[in-house]
Amino acid sequence: MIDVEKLKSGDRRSLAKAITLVESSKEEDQVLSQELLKKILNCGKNSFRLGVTGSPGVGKSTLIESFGQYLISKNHKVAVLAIDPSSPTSGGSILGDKTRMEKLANEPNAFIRPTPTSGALGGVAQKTREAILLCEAAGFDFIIVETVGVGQSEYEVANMVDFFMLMILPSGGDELQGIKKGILELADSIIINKADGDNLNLAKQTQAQYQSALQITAHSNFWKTEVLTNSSLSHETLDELYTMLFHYKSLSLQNLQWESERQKQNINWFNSLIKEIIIQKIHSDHKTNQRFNELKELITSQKITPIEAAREIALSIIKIKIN
Ligand SMILES: Nc1nc2c(ncn2[C@@H]2O[C@H](COP(=O)(O)OP(=O)(O)O)[C@@H](O)[C@H]2O)c(=O)[nH]1
Ligand SMILES: [Mg+2]
Repeated sequence: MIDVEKLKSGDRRSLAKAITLVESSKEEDQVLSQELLKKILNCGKNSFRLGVTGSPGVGKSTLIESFGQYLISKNHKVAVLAIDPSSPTSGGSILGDKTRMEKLANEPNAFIRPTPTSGALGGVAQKTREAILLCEAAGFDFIIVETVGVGQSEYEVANMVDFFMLMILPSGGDELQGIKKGILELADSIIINKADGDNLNLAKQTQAQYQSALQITAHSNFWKTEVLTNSSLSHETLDELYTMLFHYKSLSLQNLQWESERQKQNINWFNSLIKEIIIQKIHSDHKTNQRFNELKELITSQKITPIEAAREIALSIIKIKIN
Protein backbone atom coordinates (compact mmCIF):
# COMPACT_ATOMS: atom_id res chain seq x y z
CA MET A 1 0.00 0.00 0.00
CA ILE A 2 1.12 3.53 -0.72
CA ASP A 3 1.06 5.96 2.19
CA VAL A 4 -0.56 9.03 0.61
CA GLU A 5 0.54 11.38 3.39
CA LYS A 6 4.11 10.24 3.07
CA LEU A 7 3.92 10.69 -0.70
CA LYS A 8 2.53 14.19 -0.26
CA SER A 9 5.32 15.04 2.16
CA GLY A 10 7.71 14.53 -0.75
CA ASP A 11 9.12 11.15 0.22
CA ARG A 12 10.91 9.92 -2.90
CA ARG A 13 10.71 6.24 -2.00
CA SER A 14 6.92 6.48 -1.75
CA LEU A 15 6.88 8.34 -5.05
CA ALA A 16 9.00 5.68 -6.77
CA LYS A 17 6.75 2.95 -5.34
CA ALA A 18 3.61 4.80 -6.42
CA ILE A 19 4.90 5.11 -10.00
CA THR A 20 5.75 1.41 -10.05
CA LEU A 21 2.19 0.70 -8.90
CA VAL A 22 0.53 2.72 -11.68
CA GLU A 23 2.87 1.15 -14.23
CA SER A 24 1.83 -2.34 -13.22
CA SER A 25 -0.63 -3.98 -15.57
CA LYS A 26 -1.97 -6.41 -12.93
CA GLU A 27 -5.69 -5.98 -12.34
CA GLU A 28 -5.36 -5.67 -8.54
CA ASP A 29 -2.63 -3.04 -8.88
CA GLN A 30 -4.80 -1.13 -11.33
CA VAL A 31 -7.61 -0.98 -8.77
CA LEU A 32 -5.20 0.32 -6.09
CA SER A 33 -3.65 2.79 -8.46
CA GLN A 34 -7.05 4.20 -9.42
CA GLU A 35 -7.84 4.78 -5.74
CA LEU A 36 -4.51 6.46 -5.25
CA LEU A 37 -4.87 8.71 -8.31
CA LYS A 38 -8.31 9.82 -7.15
CA LYS A 39 -6.82 11.07 -3.89
CA ILE A 40 -4.12 13.17 -5.52
CA LEU A 41 -5.75 14.31 -8.75
CA ASN A 42 -5.76 18.03 -8.03
CA CYS A 43 -2.36 18.45 -6.44
CA GLY A 44 -0.71 19.83 -9.54
CA LYS A 45 -2.64 23.05 -10.09
CA ASN A 46 0.43 25.25 -9.82
CA SER A 47 2.92 23.06 -11.59
CA PHE A 48 4.58 23.62 -14.94
CA ARG A 49 4.60 20.67 -17.34
CA LEU A 50 7.26 20.95 -20.02
CA GLY A 51 7.64 18.47 -22.89
CA VAL A 52 10.97 18.19 -24.72
CA THR A 53 11.28 16.28 -27.97
CA GLY A 54 13.89 15.86 -30.70
CA SER A 55 15.98 13.21 -32.45
CA PRO A 56 18.36 11.07 -30.43
CA GLY A 57 21.63 12.90 -29.89
CA VAL A 58 20.24 16.40 -30.41
CA GLY A 59 21.10 17.27 -26.79
CA LYS A 60 17.84 16.95 -24.82
CA SER A 61 19.25 15.23 -21.73
CA THR A 62 22.23 17.58 -21.60
CA LEU A 63 19.98 20.65 -21.68
CA ILE A 64 17.54 19.14 -19.16
CA GLU A 65 20.42 18.39 -16.82
CA SER A 66 21.61 21.98 -16.77
CA PHE A 67 18.16 23.57 -16.93
CA GLY A 68 17.02 21.29 -14.10
CA GLN A 69 19.84 22.53 -11.89
CA TYR A 70 19.03 26.10 -12.86
CA LEU A 71 15.38 25.56 -11.87
CA ILE A 72 16.44 24.16 -8.52
CA SER A 73 18.55 27.27 -7.93
CA LYS A 74 15.30 29.20 -8.45
CA ASN A 75 13.64 27.14 -5.72
CA HIS A 76 11.73 24.77 -7.95
CA LYS A 77 11.45 21.05 -7.35
CA VAL A 78 12.13 19.26 -10.62
CA ALA A 79 10.94 15.87 -11.84
CA VAL A 80 12.20 14.42 -15.13
CA LEU A 81 10.31 11.59 -16.84
CA ALA A 82 12.20 10.14 -19.79
CA ILE A 83 10.35 8.14 -22.43
CA ASP A 84 12.39 6.25 -24.97
CA PRO A 85 10.32 3.94 -27.14
CA SER A 86 13.34 2.93 -29.20
CA SER A 87 15.05 1.07 -26.39
CA PRO A 88 13.86 -1.89 -24.34
CA THR A 89 13.30 -1.18 -20.64
CA SER A 90 16.63 -2.62 -19.67
CA GLY A 91 18.39 -1.07 -22.63
CA GLY A 92 21.42 1.10 -22.92
CA SER A 93 20.10 4.48 -23.86
CA ILE A 94 17.94 4.92 -20.78
CA LEU A 95 20.91 4.09 -18.60
CA GLY A 96 22.84 6.56 -20.70
CA ASP A 97 20.30 9.23 -19.87
CA LYS A 98 20.62 8.51 -16.19
CA THR A 99 24.36 8.92 -16.21
CA ARG A 100 24.09 12.01 -18.34
CA MET A 101 21.85 13.57 -15.71
CA GLU A 102 24.09 12.53 -12.87
CA LYS A 103 24.46 15.95 -11.27
CA LEU A 104 20.75 16.58 -11.42
CA ALA A 105 20.00 13.12 -10.06
CA ASN A 106 22.09 13.92 -6.98
CA GLU A 107 20.09 17.03 -6.14
CA PRO A 108 17.70 16.49 -3.23
CA ASN A 109 15.08 18.54 -5.08
CA ALA A 110 15.19 16.47 -8.24
CA PHE A 111 13.59 13.19 -9.20
CA ILE A 112 14.52 11.36 -12.41
CA ARG A 113 12.65 8.40 -13.74
CA PRO A 114 12.81 6.56 -17.06
CA THR A 115 9.36 5.42 -18.14
CA PRO A 116 9.11 1.89 -19.43
CA THR A 117 7.14 1.77 -22.62
CA SER A 118 6.60 -1.92 -23.04
CA GLY A 119 3.18 -3.09 -21.99
CA ALA A 120 1.51 0.28 -22.31
CA LEU A 121 -1.12 -0.81 -24.76
CA GLY A 122 -2.92 2.49 -25.11
CA GLY A 123 0.22 4.24 -26.32
CA VAL A 124 3.85 4.50 -25.36
CA ALA A 125 3.38 7.45 -23.07
CA GLN A 126 0.20 6.25 -21.38
CA LYS A 127 1.74 5.74 -17.94
CA THR A 128 3.53 9.06 -18.09
CA ARG A 129 0.33 11.00 -17.34
CA GLU A 130 -0.15 9.14 -14.10
CA ALA A 131 3.53 9.58 -13.24
CA ILE A 132 3.20 13.36 -13.79
CA LEU A 133 0.31 13.52 -11.32
CA LEU A 134 2.21 11.52 -8.72
CA CYS A 135 5.29 13.74 -9.02
CA GLU A 136 3.07 16.78 -8.56
CA ALA A 137 1.46 15.22 -5.49
CA ALA A 138 4.93 14.74 -4.04
CA GLY A 139 5.52 18.48 -4.37
CA PHE A 140 7.47 18.61 -7.63
CA ASP A 141 6.30 21.80 -9.28
CA PHE A 142 8.30 21.59 -12.49
CA ILE A 143 7.82 18.43 -14.54
CA ILE A 144 9.94 17.78 -17.62
CA VAL A 145 8.97 14.96 -19.98
CA GLU A 146 11.75 13.96 -22.39
CA THR A 147 10.82 11.94 -25.46
CA VAL A 148 12.58 11.02 -28.68
CA GLY A 149 10.98 11.79 -32.00
CA VAL A 150 10.03 8.21 -32.73
CA GLY A 151 6.56 6.86 -33.44
CA GLN A 152 3.61 8.45 -31.72
CA SER A 153 5.25 9.36 -28.44
CA GLU A 154 5.79 13.02 -29.26
CA TYR A 155 2.16 13.57 -30.21
CA GLU A 156 1.11 11.87 -27.00
CA VAL A 157 3.48 13.98 -24.92
CA ALA A 158 2.38 17.21 -26.61
CA ASN A 159 -1.11 16.40 -25.35
CA MET A 160 -0.09 16.09 -21.72
CA VAL A 161 2.12 19.13 -21.17
CA ASP A 162 1.61 22.89 -20.84
CA PHE A 163 4.52 23.79 -23.09
CA PHE A 164 6.03 21.68 -25.86
CA MET A 165 9.59 22.27 -27.02
CA LEU A 166 11.19 20.81 -30.14
CA MET A 167 14.98 20.60 -30.35
CA ILE A 168 16.71 20.39 -33.72
CA LEU A 169 20.25 20.66 -35.05
CA PRO A 170 21.52 23.45 -37.27
CA SER A 171 20.88 22.38 -40.87
CA GLY A 172 22.21 23.56 -44.17
CA GLY A 173 19.49 23.50 -46.80
CA ASP A 174 16.62 25.94 -46.77
CA GLU A 175 14.04 23.16 -46.57
CA LEU A 176 12.59 22.21 -43.19
CA GLN A 177 13.95 18.72 -43.31
CA GLY A 178 13.17 15.56 -41.49
CA ILE A 179 10.55 16.93 -39.16
CA LYS A 180 7.35 15.01 -38.95
CA LYS A 181 4.23 16.68 -40.16
CA GLY A 182 2.29 18.29 -37.37
CA ILE A 183 5.14 18.49 -34.90
CA LEU A 184 6.08 22.00 -35.97
CA GLU A 185 2.54 23.19 -35.35
CA LEU A 186 2.53 21.54 -31.93
CA ALA A 187 5.80 23.17 -30.85
CA ASP A 188 5.49 26.23 -28.61
CA SER A 189 9.19 26.74 -29.08
CA ILE A 190 11.94 25.43 -31.33
CA ILE A 191 15.48 25.24 -30.01
CA ILE A 192 18.31 25.10 -32.55
CA ASN A 193 20.83 23.24 -30.45
CA LYS A 194 24.62 22.88 -30.54
CA ALA A 195 24.90 26.49 -31.64
CA ASP A 196 28.61 26.55 -30.93
CA GLY A 197 31.99 26.27 -32.64
CA ASP A 198 31.75 25.82 -36.40
CA ASN A 199 27.99 25.43 -36.13
CA LEU A 200 27.28 28.86 -34.73
CA ASN A 201 26.64 30.63 -38.05
CA LEU A 202 24.67 27.76 -39.43
CA ALA A 203 22.53 27.78 -36.27
CA LYS A 204 21.78 31.49 -36.72
CA GLN A 205 20.79 30.85 -40.36
CA THR A 206 18.56 27.96 -39.33
CA GLN A 207 16.95 30.14 -36.68
CA ALA A 208 16.18 32.84 -39.27
CA GLN A 209 14.71 30.24 -41.66
CA TYR A 210 12.41 28.82 -39.04
CA GLN A 211 11.41 32.25 -37.83
CA SER A 212 10.30 33.27 -41.29
CA ALA A 213 8.64 29.92 -42.03
CA LEU A 214 6.68 30.10 -38.81
CA GLN A 215 5.47 33.63 -39.40
CA ILE A 216 2.80 32.28 -41.70
CA THR A 217 1.15 30.18 -39.04
CA ALA A 218 -0.20 31.85 -35.91
CA HIS A 219 0.26 29.37 -33.09
CA SER A 220 -2.50 30.64 -30.81
CA ASN A 221 -4.18 33.95 -30.16
CA PHE A 222 -1.58 34.97 -27.58
CA TRP A 223 1.59 33.08 -28.51
CA LYS A 224 3.94 32.88 -31.48
CA THR A 225 6.31 29.91 -31.63
CA GLU A 226 9.65 31.15 -30.34
CA VAL A 227 12.80 30.04 -32.13
CA LEU A 228 15.92 30.13 -29.94
CA THR A 229 19.47 28.93 -30.36
CA ASN A 230 21.25 27.12 -27.53
CA SER A 231 24.61 25.70 -26.68
CA SER A 232 24.86 23.57 -23.60
CA LEU A 233 28.62 24.17 -23.58
CA SER A 234 27.77 27.46 -21.90
CA HIS A 235 24.82 28.21 -19.66
CA GLU A 236 23.99 31.49 -21.34
CA THR A 237 20.56 30.52 -22.65
CA LEU A 238 19.10 29.25 -19.39
CA ASP A 239 17.84 32.67 -18.27
CA GLU A 240 16.26 33.21 -21.67
CA LEU A 241 14.60 29.81 -21.55
CA TYR A 242 13.24 30.39 -18.07
CA THR A 243 11.92 33.84 -18.97
CA MET A 244 10.24 32.45 -22.08
CA LEU A 245 8.46 29.65 -20.19
CA PHE A 246 7.13 31.84 -17.43
CA HIS A 247 6.20 34.58 -19.89
CA TYR A 248 4.13 31.96 -21.69
CA LYS A 249 2.53 30.91 -18.43
CA SER A 250 1.57 34.45 -17.45
CA LEU A 251 0.13 35.20 -20.92
CA SER A 252 -1.76 31.93 -20.87
CA LEU A 253 -3.21 32.71 -17.45
CA GLN A 254 -4.14 36.24 -18.52
CA ASN A 255 -5.91 34.87 -21.57
CA LEU A 256 -7.71 32.27 -19.46
CA GLN A 257 -6.10 29.53 -21.53
CA TRP A 258 -4.01 27.80 -18.87
CA GLU A 259 -6.95 26.22 -17.12
CA SER A 260 -8.77 25.26 -20.32
CA GLU A 261 -5.59 23.73 -21.76
CA ARG A 262 -5.33 21.59 -18.64
CA GLN A 263 -8.94 20.54 -19.15
CA LYS A 264 -8.07 19.59 -22.72
CA GLN A 265 -5.22 17.47 -21.38
CA ASN A 266 -7.76 15.64 -19.22
CA ILE A 267 -10.07 15.05 -22.19
CA ASN A 268 -7.13 13.63 -24.14
CA TRP A 269 -6.30 11.42 -21.19
CA PHE A 270 -9.89 10.23 -21.09
CA ASN A 271 -9.80 9.37 -24.79
CA SER A 272 -6.59 7.42 -24.58
CA LEU A 273 -7.74 5.59 -21.45
CA ILE A 274 -10.80 4.35 -23.30
CA LYS A 275 -8.57 2.90 -25.99
CA GLU A 276 -6.27 1.37 -23.42
CA ILE A 277 -9.06 -0.24 -21.42
CA ILE A 278 -10.64 -1.74 -24.54
CA ILE A 279 -7.36 -3.06 -25.91
CA GLN A 280 -6.50 -4.49 -22.50
CA LYS A 281 -9.85 -6.25 -22.36
CA ILE A 282 -9.32 -7.83 -25.77
CA HIS A 283 -6.02 -9.30 -24.66
CA SER A 284 -6.97 -10.29 -21.13
CA ASP A 285 -10.05 -12.28 -22.15
CA HIS A 286 -8.77 -15.57 -23.54
CA LYS A 287 -11.57 -16.22 -26.02
CA THR A 288 -11.64 -12.66 -27.31
CA ASN A 289 -7.90 -12.66 -27.72
CA GLN A 290 -8.06 -15.88 -29.70
CA ARG A 291 -10.78 -14.48 -31.94
CA PHE A 292 -8.75 -11.27 -32.32
CA ASN A 293 -5.84 -13.29 -33.72
CA GLU A 294 -8.15 -15.30 -35.98
CA LEU A 295 -9.67 -12.10 -37.33
CA LYS A 296 -6.22 -10.74 -38.12
CA GLU A 297 -5.56 -13.79 -40.26
CA LEU A 298 -8.95 -13.51 -41.94
CA ILE A 299 -8.19 -9.89 -42.79
CA THR A 300 -4.81 -10.87 -44.21
CA SER A 301 -6.35 -13.55 -46.41
CA GLN A 302 -9.06 -11.07 -47.39
CA LYS A 303 -11.89 -13.23 -46.09
CA ILE A 304 -13.27 -10.44 -43.95
CA THR A 305 -13.04 -6.67 -44.12
CA PRO A 306 -11.33 -4.75 -41.31
CA ILE A 307 -14.65 -2.99 -40.68
CA GLU A 308 -16.51 -6.23 -40.08
CA ALA A 309 -13.70 -7.58 -37.91
CA ALA A 310 -13.46 -4.44 -35.78
CA ARG A 311 -17.22 -4.35 -35.28
CA GLU A 312 -17.28 -7.97 -34.19
CA ILE A 313 -14.54 -7.46 -31.61
CA ALA A 314 -16.00 -4.20 -30.36
CA LEU A 315 -19.44 -5.74 -29.90
CA SER A 316 -18.08 -8.77 -28.08
CA ILE A 317 -16.06 -6.51 -25.76
CA ILE A 318 -19.10 -4.54 -24.76
CA LYS A 319 -20.54 -7.74 -23.29
CA ILE A 320 -17.49 -8.27 -21.08
CA LYS A 321 -17.70 -6.68 -17.68
CA ILE A 322 -15.26 -3.80 -17.22
CA ASN A 323 -14.19 -3.14 -13.61
N1 LIG B 1 28.73 20.84 -29.08
C1 LIG B 1 27.66 20.52 -28.34
N2 LIG B 1 27.45 19.25 -27.98
C2 LIG B 1 26.34 18.96 -27.25
C3 LIG B 1 25.42 19.97 -26.86
N3 LIG B 1 24.42 19.40 -26.16
C4 LIG B 1 24.69 18.07 -26.10
N4 LIG B 1 25.85 17.80 -26.75
C5 LIG B 1 26.47 16.47 -26.93
O1 LIG B 1 25.62 15.69 -27.78
C6 LIG B 1 25.56 14.33 -27.37
C7 LIG B 1 24.13 13.87 -27.17
O2 LIG B 1 23.54 14.59 -26.09
P1 LIG B 1 22.27 14.07 -25.28
O3 LIG B 1 21.93 15.14 -24.32
O4 LIG B 1 22.49 12.72 -24.74
O5 LIG B 1 21.18 13.99 -26.42
P2 LIG B 1 19.69 13.37 -26.38
O6 LIG B 1 19.76 12.04 -27.04
O7 LIG B 1 18.87 14.32 -27.19
O8 LIG B 1 19.24 13.31 -24.95
C8 LIG B 1 26.42 14.25 -26.13
O9 LIG B 1 27.68 13.76 -26.46
C9 LIG B 1 26.49 15.68 -25.63
O10 LIG B 1 27.67 15.93 -24.92
C10 LIG B 1 25.68 21.33 -27.27
O11 LIG B 1 24.93 22.27 -26.99
N5 LIG B 1 26.81 21.54 -28.01
MG1 LIG C 1 18.36 11.75 -23.85
